[in-house]
Amino acid sequence: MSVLNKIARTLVSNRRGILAADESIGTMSSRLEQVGVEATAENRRLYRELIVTTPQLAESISGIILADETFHQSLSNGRTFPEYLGDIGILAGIKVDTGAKALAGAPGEKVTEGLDGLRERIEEYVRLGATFAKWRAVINIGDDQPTDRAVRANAHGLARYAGLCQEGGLVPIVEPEVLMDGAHSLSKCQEVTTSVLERVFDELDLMQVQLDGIVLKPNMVVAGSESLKQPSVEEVAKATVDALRASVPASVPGIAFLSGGQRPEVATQNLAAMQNLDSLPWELTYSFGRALVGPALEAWRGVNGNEAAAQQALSERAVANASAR
Ligand code: 5MM
Repeated sequence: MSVLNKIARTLVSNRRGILAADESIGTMSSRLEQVGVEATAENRRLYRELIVTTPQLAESISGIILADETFHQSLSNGRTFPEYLGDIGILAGIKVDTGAKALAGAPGEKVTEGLDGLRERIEEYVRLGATFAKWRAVINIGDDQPTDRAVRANAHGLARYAGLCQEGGLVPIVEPEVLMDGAHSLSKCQEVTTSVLERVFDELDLMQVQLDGIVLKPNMVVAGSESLKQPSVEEVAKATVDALRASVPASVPGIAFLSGGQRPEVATQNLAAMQNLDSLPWELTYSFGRALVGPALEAWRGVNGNEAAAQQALSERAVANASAR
């Protein structure tokens, strides 16, 4: 077993999953402001300290994805975030993309950037304790979207990133997210998700990425959030697994879903329903952001004394997702 395969397997097995705490400074700041907390570097650090020090977190969380700012910050005990995660048996991951930017020639569509200098940044993150990385591409469903241009540009970026990660010793989490925004049907999401994943695996193959040393982080197949016809949990589970079977090679060790704006309980129910389908070649787990930490942030609101309630809220979601597996 290669080192990359071992890390990938650690991330997705033993009923554990990944916590995405890698909100960029802009996203994290607006989430703090929404709950009445001033958006300072110290408050972002305090909030992340609360998250990672949740008791027994390592029983249900295998890895935590951090943003660059957090990766260089320390807890109150003086340990850096990656050092502390290592101390408690959680792998430290790093978001290395620099965000989704407008794609030339494709109005309303985006391409994720961050390849410039990535080889050198990876070396630095490995030195600081990272074992895996993440890059997120976003795909819209809309009138005449996604275009082939947007899908190909994003798949190319994901594959170039994944190749650089593996060369530098990091397991790449490959995250092509088909957004929930819109009024599209479940079947439209299934069709787009399948074709995006097919394109991503074509590009990974072209770049000679070792598939047993990656984790795929896709969206679940759902209807658009504005669709009047919302599918059942069983329909979401089946459509998602059908899309994956059609596009994801069996050599990929694990698939860790993003939550994408689903209510936390719904994301957990969908994950549980997928485990009941016929035997699958990959582990199916979670790499949720909002569906894990949303209730904790609401419970905390930056108020002294709310820390235990916030950690309890995170713990409940983490245990529920581990149980769903
Ligand atoms: C936690 O949010 C991640 C980073 O967001 P920005 O760079 O846009 O600030 C995001 O990539 C996240 O890892 C995934 O979207 C999964 O999070 P959700 O909330 O969809 O489960």
